[in-house]
Amino acid sequence: MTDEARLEAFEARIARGEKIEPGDWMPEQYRKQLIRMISQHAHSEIVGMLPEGAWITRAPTLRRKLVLLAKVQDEAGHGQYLYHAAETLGATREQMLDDLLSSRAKYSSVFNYPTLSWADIGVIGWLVDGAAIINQTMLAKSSYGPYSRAMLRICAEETFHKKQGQEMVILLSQGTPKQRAMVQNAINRWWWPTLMMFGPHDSESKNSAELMRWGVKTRSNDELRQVFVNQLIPDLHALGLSVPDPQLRFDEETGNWLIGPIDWDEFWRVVKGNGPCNAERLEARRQAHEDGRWVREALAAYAEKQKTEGPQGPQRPQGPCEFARP
Ligand code: FAQ
Repeated sequence: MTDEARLEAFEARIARGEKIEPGDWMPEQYRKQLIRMISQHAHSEIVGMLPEGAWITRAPTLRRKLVLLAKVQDEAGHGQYLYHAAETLGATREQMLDDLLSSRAKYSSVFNYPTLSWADIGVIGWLVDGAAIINQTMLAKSSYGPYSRAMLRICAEETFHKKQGQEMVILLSQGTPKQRAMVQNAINRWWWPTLMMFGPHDSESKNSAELMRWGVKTRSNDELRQVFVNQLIPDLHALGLSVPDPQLRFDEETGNWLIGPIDWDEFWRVVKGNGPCNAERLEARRQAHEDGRWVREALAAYAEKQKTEGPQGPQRPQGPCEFARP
């Protein structure tokens, strides 16, 4: 079969709604795009633990602490699922982590902003996880089997994250004047960074055409951003809360809430490493990686011992990824 015929058969499978699985033929560019996107997604989950993790020791009650601990721990799990999914495409964990720690790899811009009050935890849960769910519900239909199956599981967990955040914002919005002011202030700071999570406008999105052609993305950055805005604005208004956008207006004709211009200079500044917390976030990841060195060394020594002395104790099922098989 020529490469052209292979490509044709590959695209026909995608058009029929079939999933592409790890051992299947795929164009190199499809593999490259998926590794880029899935590894960036994994890094986002791991770096995304930091802004909220900073509040675990300051949670106001035991219940809130338990919920926040569970949420942050879930994000670590999401990072694991996604690194595994990228490994099915031939990426190695070492290379991906090296790319993150040496600033070669991107991760979501939104995690480079500080969490300044307890209300930020509620707002991240509702807005940031809410935005992530909209994007990931689309990716759950992606053409690559392991990514799509990881997304299904992640979306189920993110739904709990969103609900706990929404519940917290509702409670604070009905609390004392100080609590209302605190939650409004948090929304004011997180609104625009959350909208930026969806990526540049469609006209500036260099990867979208290819990703859509191959069924990785099925909806564009702007389309998903609009779904999010339409979902959030009525709910926030119902609580007497607002977003910091003087140009926001409802368009009767399309039924959309239309937003004012996004500050793309700020977006690219943050993506390029010059946001308020980029340096701090990477330093925390580097320190965590260094602190975990002894664990990696112990695991490598154990694996070596098993190789020479044979397996001891219960064996885990082999295979690179639990999402690798349908
Ligand atoms: N931040 O051509 P496009 C979460 C880059 S998970 C940084 O439009 P594409 C859960 C983009 O990489 C959040 N960089 O790119 C959680 C590209 O550069 P490259 C993460 C961004 O791929 C909650 C360039 O700009 N979710 O929140 C951003 O078609 C709470 C041009 O852009 C995912 O990663 C950005 N916001 O669309 C965890 C989902 N936007 O790589 C903890 C998977 C764009 O060519 C706590 N990813 N860039 O050098 C995607 O859906 C897509 O990759 C997009 C970007 C939509 C992010």
